[in-house]
Amino acid sequence: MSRPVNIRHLSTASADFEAQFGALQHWSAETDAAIESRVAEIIADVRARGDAALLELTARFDGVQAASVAALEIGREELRAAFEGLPATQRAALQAAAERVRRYHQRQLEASSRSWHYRDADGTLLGQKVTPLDRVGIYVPGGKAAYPSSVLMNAIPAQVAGVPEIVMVVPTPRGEKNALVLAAAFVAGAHRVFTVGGAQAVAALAYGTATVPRVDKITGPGNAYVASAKRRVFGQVGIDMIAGPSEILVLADGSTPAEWVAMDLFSQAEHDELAQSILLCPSADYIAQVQAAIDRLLPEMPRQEVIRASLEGRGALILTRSLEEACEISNRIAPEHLEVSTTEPGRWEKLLKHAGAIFLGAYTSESLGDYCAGPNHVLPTSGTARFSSPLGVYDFVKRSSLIEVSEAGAQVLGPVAATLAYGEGLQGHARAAEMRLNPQAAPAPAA
Ligand code: HSO
Ligand code: ZN
Repeated sequence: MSRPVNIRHLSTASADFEAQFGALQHWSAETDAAIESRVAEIIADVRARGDAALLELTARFDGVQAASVAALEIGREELRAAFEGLPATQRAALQAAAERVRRYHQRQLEASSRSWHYRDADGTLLGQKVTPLDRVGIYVPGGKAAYPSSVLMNAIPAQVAGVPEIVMVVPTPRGEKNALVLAAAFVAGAHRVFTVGGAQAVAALAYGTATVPRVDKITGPGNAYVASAKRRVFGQVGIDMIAGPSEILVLADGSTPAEWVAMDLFSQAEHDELAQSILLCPSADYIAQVQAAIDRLLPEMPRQEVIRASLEGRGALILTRSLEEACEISNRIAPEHLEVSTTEPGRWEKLLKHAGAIFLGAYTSESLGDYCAGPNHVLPTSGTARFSSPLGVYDFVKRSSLIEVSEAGAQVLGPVAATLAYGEGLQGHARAAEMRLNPQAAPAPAA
């Protein structure tokens, strides 16, 4: 018999709740000075020496010797072969997931990424022009967190946004390529794939080398080196976000089988020892059932060591006075994934403001969203759902304002602009606006 899981039990009614809750929320992406300085050196090296540095660093960190960076590129035919070499069930699953993710993101394109304009009464046109980025880089981790589903989640919104060139990088430690990752790149339509990784791959994408093209934005998760490199190149290129460990918060009324909830808590705990799984529920009896289910199911899990460390380190089963109070606490946490496992999920959803993704009802396991429901699984973590959104089509486009002032419009706007410009002491601005007043007095343009 294995040990029961020593997950924290908290109650909002207890006097020390706030102190305990505060400790639970404490997670910071503390930056390690040694990593920071290594990453700074790597970026400077790739920036200065391009391909030669990328080749040396790939040999050193991934144990992959190649004659040139071009030899580290995987061609479309190899991606196709990886796809065709998969068992039929995996091929079908990849395609079904990609199809649903694409359909969802196409809606997003229609809703938020279209250009628009209108005309004032005096004929002035004002609007917003939306343009896809020219080239984006997608970082795909190798090794223990090589997720083909993340290839779909990063590449498909870029493709739907109309990005003409998607460059993927993926480290292949000791030259081991992950067939599902390559197949996902094929299905999602990545245009170029390089087997490089780490801070050196981020630097190559940000600054370009003779072989790796310079991109405009880098998205995708990575280890501490990749996160640090993304922070450093931000400004030179855009980045999506710096994701922390996965999180799930389940809000339950006790109507879902306790095993389902226990397994949903495991599903994020198994990502990482630092992942966070929390249950909020107004029934002490149900919390005891979930604890029993956790203890019963854990020994069956291949990743039980990771799950135990995560649940015991950062997990909690929290007894609340009511579901309303559970919603308030959930809003304070602003979790990445929020399951509303109750009989009337829509009622509670109205009270929930901050979460990366909200999963409604007992049948909506968070894991369906990770793979194939359709919405993106790249979500804000560590409370950043207070101010940020899932990765989406809108991350792969940018907006330009459009202004076309008519002659009549210039007569109205000119005095306003000139007055403010004189107030700021900027003559050039004021006179540029004033020159458009009374245009009949303007000199005829040179023939
Ligand atoms: N839950 C992860 C995504 C993922 N899950 C990939 C399975 N594969 C992001 O929070
Ligand atoms: Zn997951």
